[in-house]
Amino acid sequence: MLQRPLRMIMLGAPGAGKGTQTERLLKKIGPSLTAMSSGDLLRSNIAAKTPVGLEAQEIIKAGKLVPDKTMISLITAELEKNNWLNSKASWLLDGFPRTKSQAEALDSTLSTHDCAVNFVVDLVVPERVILERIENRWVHVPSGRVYNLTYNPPKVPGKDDITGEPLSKRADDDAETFKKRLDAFRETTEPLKEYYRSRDDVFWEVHGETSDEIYPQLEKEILRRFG
Ligand code: G5P
Ligand code: MG
Repeated sequence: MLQRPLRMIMLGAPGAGKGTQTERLLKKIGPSLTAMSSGDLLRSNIAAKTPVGLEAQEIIKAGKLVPDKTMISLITAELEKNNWLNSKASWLLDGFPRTKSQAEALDSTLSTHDCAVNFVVDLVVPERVILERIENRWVHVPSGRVYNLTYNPPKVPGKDDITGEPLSKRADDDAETFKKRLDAFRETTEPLKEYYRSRDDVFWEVHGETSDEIYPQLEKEILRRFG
């Protein structure tokens, strides 16, 4: 349903609703768009006890960032594996890049394949709103689907709507770790935003207190640019 390929990056604080917006866009746009969340990918690696998972487990639990080198090689391998490095593919990256050096590495990979990032969305949600959400979050690890006990509860308590499999809490969703994640975000976000903000034609910021308020604006902007 898009007229030209969308190669999109979703920026935003922990809990800002990156995963929530991604799910809605995938439903709207359909199978021509694929998405990857760096956090989901890391959690799958942790569950499978891969070398990356073993390296990342304690770092994530502590609310810190996984080293750039590890993230860049993990994501580059996924881009290749998922056939995203062709100029016809439409894709969305949630949670990567998270630092300026990750953004530079991504650009350098994409530029050799003629498929530069063409839309960067910054979801801006006030911190006081975000803090309220996190303790109520439950996730389905294999798919990355997220629930909130008040905002979008699962149809059957404790079970994923699609597969019926059990939901779990994220190891980094307690209040103390969450504050550390926000600190890491604050430290890295400005240089990253500056990096993209200089490209007027791709950077777009949206503000809101709820995902219901933000989603229609996001959908409209994507259809305006790519539909
Ligand atoms: P992640 O997994 O990328 P974060 O911290 O960036 O984690 P997170 O927590 O996944 O981001 P989100 O995706 O922005 O947040 O938000 P979400 O899950 O959609 O929504 C949060 C909750 O609010 C959900 O329960 C949802 O249902 C609810 N909700 C949504 N909208 C509303 C609303 O309008 N109202 C209400 N009431 N509720 C709502 O990264 C995790 C860790 O992995 C490592 C880091 O250690 C990171 O901390 N990592 C990386 N490290 C280095 N480099 C990278 N590139 C890395 N990527 C991941
Ligand atoms: Mg997420």
